[in-house]
Amino acid sequence: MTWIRRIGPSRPEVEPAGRPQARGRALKGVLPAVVAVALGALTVGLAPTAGAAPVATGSATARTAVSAAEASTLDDLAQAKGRYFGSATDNPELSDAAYTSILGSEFGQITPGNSMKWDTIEPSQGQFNYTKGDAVVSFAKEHGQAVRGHNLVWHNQLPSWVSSLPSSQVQAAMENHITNEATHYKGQVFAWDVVNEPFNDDGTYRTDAFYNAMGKDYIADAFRTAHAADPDAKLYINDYNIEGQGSKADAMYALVSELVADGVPIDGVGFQGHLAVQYGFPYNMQANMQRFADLGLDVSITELDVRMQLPADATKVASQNSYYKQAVDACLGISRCVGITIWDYTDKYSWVPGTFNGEGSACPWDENLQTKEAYDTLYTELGGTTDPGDPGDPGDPGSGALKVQYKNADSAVDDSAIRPTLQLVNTGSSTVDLTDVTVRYWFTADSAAGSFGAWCDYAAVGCASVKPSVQTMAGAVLGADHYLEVSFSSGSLAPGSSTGDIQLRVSKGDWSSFDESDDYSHGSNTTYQDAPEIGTYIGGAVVYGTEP
Ligand code: 9MR
Repeated sequence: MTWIRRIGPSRPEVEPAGRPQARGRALKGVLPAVVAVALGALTVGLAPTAGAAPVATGSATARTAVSAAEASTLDDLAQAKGRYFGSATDNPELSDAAYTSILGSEFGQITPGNSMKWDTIEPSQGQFNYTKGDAVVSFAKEHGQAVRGHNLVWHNQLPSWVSSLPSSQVQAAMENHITNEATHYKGQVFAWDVVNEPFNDDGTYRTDAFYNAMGKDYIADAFRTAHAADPDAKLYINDYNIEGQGSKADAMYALVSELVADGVPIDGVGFQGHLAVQYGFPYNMQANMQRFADLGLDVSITELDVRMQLPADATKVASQNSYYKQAVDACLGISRCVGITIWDYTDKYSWVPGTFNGEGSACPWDENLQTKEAYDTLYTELGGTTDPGDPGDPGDPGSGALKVQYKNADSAVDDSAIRPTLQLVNTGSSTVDLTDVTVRYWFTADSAAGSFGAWCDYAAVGCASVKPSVQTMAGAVLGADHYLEVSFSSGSLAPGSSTGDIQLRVSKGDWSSFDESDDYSHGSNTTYQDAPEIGTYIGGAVVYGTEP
């Protein structure tokens, strides 16, 4: 049986126009399937067959139905297949507006990466602090997302007072912690990782404070205690390196089989999925996960990422794409696989570089919050059909490999001219025809002006081939109601080469002043920097940058 409890308002059926990273791709060849997920109160769904969506029951407001044909986010696609697609997040990141815009729109589920762990929640015995965890729950409520509680019992991020307790007091401390936290979040998390990472890599039990005090019986006790506090939450055991068949997975299978046989209230097994291209894809992942599902449990991929030794190259990226694809396929191939969570969606906040020296690039979005090939792989594998020719699809890497760099030698932000200097750089391996390329620099006009003038003051490629114009946006958004559009009447750009300086200028017909300080594409850097706030399009499809 699979179900997911969402909290907060329903998400819109279709992404609002103009939202960063909103996707308007046409989905082809996907059978419409209706997904309805109840909000607020417990949602109990019917057991799905693969590809069939859970049906909401109960009196709570149902999420607006989303058909696969209308799906536009990874979560929409996953929901159309009866699963969720989620991301980890963490409190410091929640003040990054560009980050939260994607976090709140692309994912149907979030997991707090740190803020529900023991050292955060109960740093001193009996003193509970839910501030950080509550902030993540609030974000989820605002965005209609489900929350996986992570985690109640783990050897790591465990305050030293627990490990210092006399053995005779550990059980009571553990039960008190679980009871307090699971009660606090009752009705607000749909699942708990009750016990995290109980095994060493060879399949022996970790000898942490809990094991030392209670032997492996601490695990059953933890589940019973969590169930008593929140009988509706799905209770998981969660670990890494159990994705493929092997001794650690066998140890987990033996433990879980025993828990089920003993009637312990366990509902699922979480396969973290911290993969690395240099170690190969987990052996027989789907079959391995299936045997756990066959015990009558839900399974999920709870912390997926695919790291590599830096720098990335085409071979490593191809492996990464393949691993993401295989992981999605493994989940979709198991009717009891309820969803996939990536361990934060962007390299900007990935845990990998801080833990594995020289490794990174593990996430589907890069450090600039631009989607990578891995994103397209996930999108396609979940049933979406990418349409690189679809304009207005920010973040779609499209068919070209081009970026724009920007500098601003005009220190006056309040005079009658906007003077961006740009250069286009071909970052791909094939020549780009500049007559297919357009660039958009977004700004606000600030006061009524009947007309605009746009000029090329200098271009290394020759101003004769540079065609600037000012376009009015259909609707004003924060930081933009117009954009300077640059196209080219001739020219091409070889791999690795740049157009060199293109110095542009915009003024209003009435020569009134701009206030550039709040313009979406404006920057104050006087040397070239990559400029994801300036859009670059090939054939009308965004290949670089994010629209405002
Ligand atoms: O993402 C978490 C990172 O910020 C912490 O520093 C780290 C400390 O152990 O924990 C990370 O999350 C882990 C998760 O809780 C359990 N599975 C492994 C994850 C990556 O280390």
